[in-house]
Amino acid sequence: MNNPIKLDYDDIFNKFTLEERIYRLRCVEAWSMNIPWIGFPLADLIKMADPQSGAKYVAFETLYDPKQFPAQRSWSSIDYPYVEGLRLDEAMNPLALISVGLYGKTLAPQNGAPLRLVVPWKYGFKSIKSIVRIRLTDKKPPTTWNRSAPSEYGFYANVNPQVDHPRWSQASERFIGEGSVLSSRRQPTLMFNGYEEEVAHLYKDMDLRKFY
Ligand SMILES: Nc1nc2c(c(=O)[nH]1)N[C@H]1C(S)=C(S)[C@@H](COP(=O)(O)O)O[C@H]1N2
Ligand SMILES: [Mo]
Repeated sequence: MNNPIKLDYDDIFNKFTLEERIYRLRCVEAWSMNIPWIGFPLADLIKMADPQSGAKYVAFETLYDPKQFPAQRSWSSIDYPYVEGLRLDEAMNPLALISVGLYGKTLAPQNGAPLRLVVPWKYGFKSIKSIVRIRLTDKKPPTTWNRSAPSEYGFYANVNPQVDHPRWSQASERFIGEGSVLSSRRQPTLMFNGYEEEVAHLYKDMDLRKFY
């Protein structure tokens, strides 16, 4: 990037125009919710950094502090820091949001303070929480769940009712509105989680079974 940026917590609220967006959230484990996020388009941040012509991907990295969070060292099946990535054109899509809050309040630590990615057409694990570093790169960055179980979790992780997880169907989902996941109703999964019109063009020449 031509203009590397370092942001303080206050900068996040001063340099970006915040908006509320209600998005569907679809977990890879076949439940879904609607969430009122507060945030700004990821594209605004990337434009500010002024990507060089070789930039093809965006790599995200989470807070890593095993002294404060011992589970990051030993109690988990995944490697920390949690990492995620998007293709640059996915990241520039107007739907890709950097969240700083939800339900009208700033993010609590467990929700991913200070910054959290929200990509509503992808499975929830792509929405990396507690981001401390964002890089532009020419190589496809590693992603945590893909590293942990590559045959189950792909780089793209687009919500797709026709491509099942190896261990369960993705054709329908449990919508958690009122009540718990147990009392929730099943509804059909929508292609790209209902955002097909906005994002399908990003994948038009790709075999979505291969690039899951
Ligand atoms: N930094 C970080 N981000 C993360 C994860 C994580 O372990 N660490 N888990 C992911 C997964 S698997 C899911 S389902 C969602 C959970 O978000 P929630 O805690 O707000 O429900 O966060 C995603 N982002
Ligand atoms: Mo998850």
